[in-house]
Amino acid sequence: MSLEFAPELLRYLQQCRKITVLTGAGVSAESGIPTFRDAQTGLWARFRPQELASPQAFTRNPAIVWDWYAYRRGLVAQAQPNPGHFALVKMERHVEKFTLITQNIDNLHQAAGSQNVIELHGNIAKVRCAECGTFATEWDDTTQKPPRCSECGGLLRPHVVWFGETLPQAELQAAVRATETCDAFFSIGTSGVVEPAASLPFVALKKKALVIEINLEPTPLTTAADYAFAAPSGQVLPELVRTVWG
Ligand code: BV8
Ligand code: ZN
Repeated sequence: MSLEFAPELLRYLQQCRKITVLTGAGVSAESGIPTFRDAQTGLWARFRPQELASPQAFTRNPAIVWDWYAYRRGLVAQAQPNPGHFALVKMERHVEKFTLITQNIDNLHQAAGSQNVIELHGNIAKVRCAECGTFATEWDDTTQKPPRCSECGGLLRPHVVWFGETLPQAELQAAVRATETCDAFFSIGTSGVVEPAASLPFVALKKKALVIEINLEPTPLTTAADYAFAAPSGQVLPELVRTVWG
């Protein structure tokens, strides 16, 4: 794919010292992980988010919620980073101060080699006790679902942020700081509906950073962004990184 990039965009990115990137499920789509809202493959096409990704759902139906995450953990375990993930690793190596804020819980940015990753919504590979918070490194969910905590007997749950749960404060503050101080802000593969992550690109706009969106479909950010590419991130990112940084 030979995309045309505006020369002023290329020149600006070449002299950027600080770049912050926000990613969503769209960057993992080309790794075969279904996104949330794509009707044909969206995980939530069959389930409504509040039915599963919420403390109420876990209280009401812990076994079903546990199984849904176990199923998704299986999908993630088979997935490999795609060229979009690797292009972000390359970008990080060329930029003095690079921060990658992700809403994804699939660990693919870290698997690709990204160093400075802020996980706003947790990580599906991590499991903790819903009662005492102890992390479990192993569990047996063949006899009991959810499995129980070895420390206190409480129910184990995925270490992800559910709807209605607050985001980890340290991560959120670091994400806001990296958004407020960057020269360029990329919003990639996110429908921009889940708060507070969806507000970050608008914070960048207010701070006069250059805002670039890469997303297959239009979002609330598209008309406000300085540049918007409606193309797969696994194709645009490698092309852009090669053109700007060689
Ligand atoms: C909070 C982890 C304070 C779990 C996720 C009423 C009651 C309670 C809360 C609320 C409420 N109303 C609003 C709220 C706030 C709520 C919220 O924003 N709701 C939305 C739905 C309106 N937010 C919260 O609850 C947050 N906590 O605010 O705490 C509080 C406390 C109490 C009460 C109020 C406030 C917690 C939010 C975190 C929820 N957890 N995930 C799990 O994964 O199961 S969110 C989930 O959505 C994922 O993290 C995901 O990353 C995130 C965002 O989705 P996207 O990543 O954008 O994915 P999506 O499929 O939507 O879009 C993909 C895009 O990529 C598409 O546009 C597609 O076109 C594009 N694409 C596809 N392929 C490609 C591509 N682009 C490029 N290339 C491709 N190849
Ligand atoms: Zn416990």
